[in-house]
Amino acid sequence: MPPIKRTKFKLSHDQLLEMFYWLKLIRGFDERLSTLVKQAKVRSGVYTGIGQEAIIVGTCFGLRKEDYICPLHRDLGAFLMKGVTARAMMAQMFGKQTGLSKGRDSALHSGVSELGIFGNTSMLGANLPVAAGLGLTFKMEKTNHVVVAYFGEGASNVGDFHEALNIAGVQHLPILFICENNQYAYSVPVEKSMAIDDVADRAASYGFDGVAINGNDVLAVYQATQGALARARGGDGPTLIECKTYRWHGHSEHDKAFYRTNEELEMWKSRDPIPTFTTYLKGVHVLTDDHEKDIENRVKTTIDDAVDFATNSPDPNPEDAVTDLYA
Ligand SMILES: Cc1ncc(C[n+]2csc(CCOP(=O)(O)OP(=O)(O)O)c2C)c(N)n1
Repeated sequence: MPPIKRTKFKLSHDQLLEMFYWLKLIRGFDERLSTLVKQAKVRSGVYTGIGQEAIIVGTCFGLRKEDYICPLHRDLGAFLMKGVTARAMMAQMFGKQTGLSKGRDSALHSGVSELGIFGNTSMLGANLPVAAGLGLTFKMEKTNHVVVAYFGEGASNVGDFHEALNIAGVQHLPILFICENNQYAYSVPVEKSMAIDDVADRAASYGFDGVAINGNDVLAVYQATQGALARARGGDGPTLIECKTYRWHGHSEHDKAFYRTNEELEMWKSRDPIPTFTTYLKGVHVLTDDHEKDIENRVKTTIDDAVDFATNSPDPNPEDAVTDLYA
């Protein structure tokens, strides 16, 4: 197999600022949800990805509309970056008629086919064979679209993961397997569920490349993604990118995460992807204090507006519970 092309990426100042905006929006959205859960405003389960935003921004930035993503429970930011409005996303979390599933589902299973978002299944890893099916479709239709499929390191221990990687390797499918290795699968630390250090090593068994990278460095994630995208679009098959990161909150907002130490959490907080990128952008004179304030205001306005919209949206009608269903 050809090695991953480490394409030199060139991002304009505007693109770098846009990446910064997304990091801030996704962080802000999750933080607001965390508060809203405590106020009993949210009907959906909430699994924040606070601390992991660089993975979503680095992988979704610049994807084409026709490309598909298969996001997980922690990846609300991917929905936003693929084109779901903050209003619709918030309404989804509130279980309102104006949400993606019109109030008939939690956030976890919604998809939007017009935007290239495939809804998740609850069973861990089960989204990956689906991603393989999408990739096979793209290949058979001779498009150069790609599938970006997300999973946790915990999910990489289930059979579906291995079956999906196997068929993707055999068929050279245009798929990016993005592992969000946040060190825990619920309460289980990675060293208690895997006898190797890197999920990335698993790709070799299926005949394609895997790389382990710093998942808190948005530019490192973007660079690895661009290389893998070029390879997938060029017909050279899948890549596994393992992004090492950490989730700051518990598995979900009801989990106090007593199974880990404060020292560990503080150490990872010192690697927060947002200040790291802020310092970089200021160092290269792309971001000024004024830009930063502007972006923070835009983020706050967008989220406030989304919360107002969701709050004022109608509840679903019980009689609509089975509309749009087919068998
Ligand atoms: C097959 C299966 N086993 C167990 C569960 C329960 N469960 C839901 S999320 C989760 C932890 C997932 O960990 P990981 O895959 O690392 O993703 P993360 O939540 O850390 O992002 C577990 C055990 C499930 N949904 N499906």
